[in-house]
Order: sequence, then C-alpha cells, then structure tokens
Amino acid sequence: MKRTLITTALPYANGPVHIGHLAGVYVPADIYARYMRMRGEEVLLVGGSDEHGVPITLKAKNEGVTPQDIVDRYHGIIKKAFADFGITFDVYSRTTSDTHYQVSSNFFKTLYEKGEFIEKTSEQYYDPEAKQFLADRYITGICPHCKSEGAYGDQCEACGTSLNATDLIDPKSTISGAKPELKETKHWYLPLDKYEPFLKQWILEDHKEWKPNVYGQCKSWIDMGLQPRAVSRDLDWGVPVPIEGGEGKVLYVWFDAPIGYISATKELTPEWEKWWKDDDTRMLHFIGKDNIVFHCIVFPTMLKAHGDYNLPENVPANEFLNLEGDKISTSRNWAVWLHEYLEEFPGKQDVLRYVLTANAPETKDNDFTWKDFQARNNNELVAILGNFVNRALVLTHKYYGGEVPAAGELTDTDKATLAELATTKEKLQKALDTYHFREALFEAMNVARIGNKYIADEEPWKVVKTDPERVKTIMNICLQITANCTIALESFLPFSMEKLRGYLNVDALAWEDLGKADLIPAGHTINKADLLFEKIEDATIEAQVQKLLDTKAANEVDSYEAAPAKDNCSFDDFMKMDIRVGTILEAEKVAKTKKLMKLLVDTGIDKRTVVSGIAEHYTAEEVIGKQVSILVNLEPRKLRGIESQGMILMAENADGKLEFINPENEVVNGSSVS
Ligand code: B3M
Ligand code: ZN
Repeated sequence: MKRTLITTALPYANGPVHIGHLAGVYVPADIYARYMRMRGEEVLLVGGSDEHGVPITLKAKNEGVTPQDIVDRYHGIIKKAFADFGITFDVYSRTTSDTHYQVSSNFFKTLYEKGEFIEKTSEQYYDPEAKQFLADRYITGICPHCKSEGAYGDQCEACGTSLNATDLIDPKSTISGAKPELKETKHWYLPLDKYEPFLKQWILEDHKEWKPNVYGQCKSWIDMGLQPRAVSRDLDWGVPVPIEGGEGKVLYVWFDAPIGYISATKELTPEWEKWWKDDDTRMLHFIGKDNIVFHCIVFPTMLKAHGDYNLPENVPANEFLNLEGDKISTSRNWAVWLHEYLEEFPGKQDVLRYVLTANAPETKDNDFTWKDFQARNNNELVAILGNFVNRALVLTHKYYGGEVPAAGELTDTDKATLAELATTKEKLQKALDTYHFREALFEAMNVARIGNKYIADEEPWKVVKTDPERVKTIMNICLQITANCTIALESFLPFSMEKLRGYLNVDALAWEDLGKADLIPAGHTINKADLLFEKIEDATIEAQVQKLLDTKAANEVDSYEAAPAKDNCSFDDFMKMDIRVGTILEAEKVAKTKKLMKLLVDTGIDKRTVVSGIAEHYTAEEVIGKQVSILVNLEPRKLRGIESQGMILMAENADGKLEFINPENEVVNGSSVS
C-alpha cells in the first residue's frame, strides 16, 4: 500500500481566507484526505501560511507595522478558520519558522553547489534616497498604454496590462517618492529551459491523465518555450540568500514557499524523509489555477535539480470561484470571509462545505450565489438527507422505543433498493480516486436519495396500521441506509455525520462497510435524535445579498473619479449667476417622460415653474416641501411644451443618483447663494 502526502497551497498571510480558498483547495484536499484515511491508508495533509512576498511588506508599510506583525495576525486567523471548517491538517505551519529558514536555505545551497543556477547581472530600479532596490510593486508611474497615473511596476490596474517597471513613464519610488535609478544587481536563475526535455516527457507524455485544465496549461507553457527564472530578490523580507554575494538579498517567495511543504513535514515528524523520498509515497498538490505553473513546472524542476525528492503524482488544480457574478477580491472586500460566515451561520460549516463541493470550480470558473446556497440547503440537505434520516430515526423511536427491529422476508422492492445501495460504493470510489469531487458528492447523496425514495414509497406510517410486521423490515432497511450515509458522506459533511453517528449510537464505520445492509444489528438501541439541517429563510439570504450590495456601493464611492475641473471663469461671470434658496410647493411627473418632473417653486421672489430631470430618483411626494438651490436668472426654456424658469442644482453620486443641494438648516426663501 502506498503512503499519500497531500499538500495544499500556502495562502499568503496578508488577509483572512474566503470561500474561494475553501472551494478551490482546502475542502477538496480535506475530502480526499478523509477518504484515504477511511480506507485505512497512511496520509499526511500538509498546509501552512506563506509569509513572504512583497504584498506583505507593502501592507506592513501602509499600516506602519512590521511584516512580522502582519503575518502573525493573519496566520492565527487563517489557521483558526481552517480548523473551524474541519480541515484536518496534520500540520499547519508557516514559512517564517526556523525549520523553514534552514530547509529552504539548505535547498538553495544544494542547488548552488551542484551548479544548477545561472548567475546573471541585470539593471534594476534602485531608490537613491532609501538606498534600496525596488520591487516592481514599489514603483508607480504613468501607464504607457492607457496613460493613467498610479500604475504599478508590474501591472496597470486601470487597463489591466502587465508591465515591466522600466516601461512606466515618470516612475517614482513609493518608499521615498524619489525618481528611481537603474543600477546593476546580481541574481540566481533556475534554468527552466535546460529542463524542458525532462518536463516534456514527464508531463506531456507520462501524465496525460492529469486534469485537462492542468495539462493544458502546462502544455501551453512548455510550447511557448521556458526561460530561466530568477529565484532571488533584492528585498529585506524573506529567507536570506545563503551564499557569498547574497548579502541584502532574499530567496524569491515562489522559491521558498513550496519548500514550505517539506519544512512543515519535517516539523511534524522525524520520519519526514519517507514522506518525501520513498518510492512508495505518492505526492499530490491541491492548488488553484493561478499556481499551476509553480507546482507543475517550477517546483518539480527544483526537486529534480536537487535530486533527492519525489515528484508529484498529480496536481488536481481547480479553477476560480466567483461570487454573485464578480471575481472574488480581497482589496474590494468582494468575498464571503470564513470567519464572518461562521459568525452569521454558527454551526453550519457543513452547509458551506456541501455547497462549495456541489458547485466546485473543477473544470471551469463557477459562481457562488446566496440563492443557490439557500436552494441547496433547503432542497437537498434538508429535503433529501435531513428528511430521510429524521423519518428513519423518529419512527424507530415511535414504533420500537429506539430499538432496531429485525428484518423479515424481503420484498422485490427491498431487494432492488439494497442492490442499488450496493452499487454506490464503486461509483463513489471511482469519482474520488479521480478527483471528481462534485460527482462524488452527488454519488454520496444518492445513498440518501435511495433512502428517501424508499421510505416515501413504502409509507411505513400507513402500513403500520395494516401490517405492523412488515414495518419492522422497512425500518430496519431505513436504518441500514442511514448507517451507509454516515460512511458515504463522512468526508464531505464531517460535522453532521458525527452527529448522525451519535443519533445512531454507532462508532465510525469503515469504508469497507459501504453498501452493506447489516451495519446495525437488530436489538441495538439508537439515541434521541435532533434535526441534522434546518431550512434557511429568505430573510437570511436577503440580508447576505444586501451586505454584498452595500459593499458594491461602498466600492463605487471609493473608486469614484471626480471629473477634471473646467476652464477658469472670471469672478464677474460667476457673479452673474443668481442662485437662491427656494421651497418646492408642488410637484408632478411630466406625462410620457421618464426623467422630467414639473415643480412649482417658491423662490422668495415669486412662485415659478421649473422642469427638472429628477423623476427617476424621487417621487412627487418626496420632494414637496424640500428646500432647494435654484438658479433663477437662467434664460427660460421650453421642455415638453412647459416653460421652465430656472434650474434646480443637484449633485450626482457615484451610482448616478441625484441629490439636492440645500442649506443644512432651513433659511428664508429668496436667500442668495454665493
Ligand atoms: N501563496 C499564492 C496563493 O496563495 C501562494 C501559494 C504558495 S503555494 C506554495 O495563491
Ligand atoms: Zn494602463
């Protein structure tokens, strides 16, 4: 039997984790790990926080704290969120640990001593005031493509183009504001090109079974031709380059991070080497699609160049999960954060695990919506699984005081039902073995579907009146199916299946037992049961949707770009405008128009008619009695046949909504605005 080492992408410790992380990496990895353990295999599930990289140093700088402060804060939050969701890490470490510094340092030294690196000197931007080289993210300037300001040295966020820092027009250091200068610096490069023949054979020939999205991405990288990649950076946050000439430089975050898997294993067990070097260990990397090149090309090349380590057997990477139609984004706060979910849905970890698996972005990007969350909870977890097991348990208490009845002779329906049950194991196993977790969940839920259909068709609550002997068989079969649910669904819904085993009064059952009809002996007593799942009401979902709408509105305000100022006008020109405060006395929508409203305004000078384009934003009732600012000496003009004598001043919000410009406290009509 083979040992299985499962690694999960190390999330950057610069923010909390959200549903996208869970759906793409940690839930599938956990399902797989639990499944393998149930099969009695030796498994390690390894994870940790990625605590290096420029975004962390930038965040620290913005907050005026150290990078260590940032990673300490988020490592704790992330680790807790994973534990709360039942991700069964054998170790959850971090890349700032002493062990990791040693392991990654030694890894670099080994490659260096074997002559695996190319040394290259290149020109890079340097801040002459701060006396340091600048990472791309530390340089801003004007985008050469769209000419917007504030583009970063690696990307312009306005037009999305990826850039080289040297492309920026009028570059500035974000550290000192100084104009950066080009200066020579030496770095070490991993010659991926040299490993191209090996990668071609190993991936494109030997691993055709990898998921099409993974294989396809690898193929296109290899087809484009691989280039040497720098594995060091001029930065002061990271693992120091451990050789002469490496002073002031650190390992590139993508060099040290995957070595973090090795460090974490070493921290966990003195027998770590067998997990990384033995032939009878298979290694799997669970990651998101943006990490494919690093896990399929760069890290394997590092491992191969080192020579002592196994290569991954598979990299079942997922695509992205979107949220209500938009890309999940930490900076725009467009996410469902795991710690917030648990505050708002306490005890409902399994509901989220279920929805994220049922709708996992396995082969293409997918969308999480709160409506779908509600529907899957109410129509599947409650209506199928919860409903079935609740009936089975409640009726057993009602008819037999909780004692499992013995089955009598089986009818054809009974036999067909049990035969169907017996087939689920093979299908479920096949789906899990090939990392098709959506399909696997569907197969596992079929156990509950079989039970739900059986109990609905057999109607023990009716039969009990005419043939009580027969009901014993029905209920026995229902309880056997319920016991099967605890096996089939354990890795997907671990919290609920633990509860269910409690209700059934049984210990964890073995994978081997799945499909069998004699899991609970007659005479066994079950415990008092409670509902496994509860309905989620519309109001709860509406509140979540509203929360997202609020986020969207706040983002629009944040990203609002004021139009540039118009050309100057003279003081005299300004003084020509006669603006007064008036009160709206009457209002009515202008027929057959969308926007226009006819207002009667008391200007203090007179009462006059003004036609204003506010009808999409206000009803007549809302505006009557409002004080407004009105330009009274605007040349009258006819709008839809109505003469408009003046103009009401309005401000337009980021979302296009018009707001009145009026005095903070009421003033007398006719007051001049100047
Ligand atoms: N921290 C990128 C990410 O979170 C990176 C993964 C490292 S895995 C070794 O997407
Ligand atoms: Zn641009």
